[in-house]
Amino acid sequence: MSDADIGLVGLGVMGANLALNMADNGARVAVYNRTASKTDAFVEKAGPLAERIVPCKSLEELAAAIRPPRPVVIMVKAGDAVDAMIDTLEPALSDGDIVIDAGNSDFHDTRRRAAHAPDLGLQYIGLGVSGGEEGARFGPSMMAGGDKAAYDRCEAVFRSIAAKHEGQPCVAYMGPDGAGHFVKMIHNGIEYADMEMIAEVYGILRDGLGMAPAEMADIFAAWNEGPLKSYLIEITAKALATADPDTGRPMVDIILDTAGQKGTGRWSAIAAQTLGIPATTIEAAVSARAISAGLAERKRFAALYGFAPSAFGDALGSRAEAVKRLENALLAGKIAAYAQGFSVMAAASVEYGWKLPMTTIAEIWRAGCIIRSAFLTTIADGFAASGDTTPLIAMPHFADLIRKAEPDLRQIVAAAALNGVAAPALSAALAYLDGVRTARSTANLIQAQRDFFGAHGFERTDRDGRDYHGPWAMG
Ligand code: NBP
Repeated sequence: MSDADIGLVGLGVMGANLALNMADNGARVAVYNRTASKTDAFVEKAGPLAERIVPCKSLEELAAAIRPPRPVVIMVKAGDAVDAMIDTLEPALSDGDIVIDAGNSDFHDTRRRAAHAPDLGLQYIGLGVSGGEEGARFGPSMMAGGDKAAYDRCEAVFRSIAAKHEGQPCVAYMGPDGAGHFVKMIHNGIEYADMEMIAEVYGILRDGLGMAPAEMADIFAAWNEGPLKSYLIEITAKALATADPDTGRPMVDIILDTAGQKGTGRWSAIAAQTLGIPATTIEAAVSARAISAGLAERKRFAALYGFAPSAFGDALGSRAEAVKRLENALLAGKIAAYAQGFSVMAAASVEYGWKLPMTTIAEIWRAGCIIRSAFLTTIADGFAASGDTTPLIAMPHFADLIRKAEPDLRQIVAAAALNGVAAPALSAALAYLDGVRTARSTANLIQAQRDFFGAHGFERTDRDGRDYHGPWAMG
């Protein structure tokens, strides 16, 4: 019987939770998973929600179970599996049905698939879903790209399952084809930078100021009452306060110091480079994870150089002063990271003709996603007041915050550098802020070098025209 409102393919961690979320919000959901035993196990565990779940053992059965025009969410591993799933699903679907790829797809793939969908008679949505397992189950932040008409048809379901910030659903249409997946990718890139800068501050508290995790937990908990208030600061405080049940030692002390990554941070850095936009805090964060992953090498080089970070002494003043400086440094670093992320989105918006809604992006990141924070309200207010095309650091409110917080960022980066505590993302943030405010840069010398070895030409400060050469060309 065709009475399901929506279909969902892929009952892994995210798909299963998204299906339960939809059922919880009143939708009748037809579900299918490649490995059929997982479908049975899913329905068994669904409890009373099983009444609204229609388990299907084939894609034909799934299509037959959904009321046309059919929206079908694909939540499988990003990459080839999505193409394979579209290929096998398409014969079971009809003209006007909507395929929604809700995985972490590369936006280039989404652009390609969206362009091909009309040839198959399908409408296509690339849906960025943030918030992990918990978000998928109880309310993710969602960024949609693709057919606007298809989005409008699905919007009620999306709004019902989305996280709510002060009653407002955290889902919106970002623009055509890959716009949603691009914005989700940059969300993850900013998340990398945010996490790395928090980790660097932890490193300074540990190695520079000699603090124990419990003491740091109190500091992060206090910061969570101020301008840094965010999910990441909150969970950092909780993680630092947690003891290992087996040994009683602080949990963070026995976690191996090698960070994993699945690729969206790297994609963000590559996209930024491709668009010619500096995203140095994100690049630093991605590279820091790569350096962390080389544990054996790090140990070898630490021994080879006899290297260890040294204590800061009173370089940052009293303990209370040092903690205040760190809070300000983190705030200044955060502003740089978000400024970079939004600049990358602004450039992509022009490059791909998306018209990304910056105010809305900041608004829908305020609940359900990993970077949710009070700071995003400040960003949303800034875009609303200054316009979506205004760079963050050009906004009066952020200029004011930077002026106040940046001296402490400088002190922190300097102390870290002098004492050998690696702080690549905070350093990148400072260098970025310094760089973009330098009226006379050093690129005149770069141009001289380029002209010297490659006759690339340069512009002059005292004359019009583009193709001047230095006397070295004649020498
Ligand atoms: P899981 O690893 O939990 O599940 C993967 C799903 O993909 C399973 O249902 C699996 O079916 C299916 N699948 C694979 Br793998 N290859 C397939 C193929 N060739 N044809 C059909 N189905 C296939 O992944 P997940 O954590 O739920 O992630 C799903 C998507 O959501 C990914 O794109 C991920 O990046 C994204 N995402 C994850 C998170 C998170 O926190 N986990 C957050 C946001 C976005 P099987 O059961 O038969 O193997």
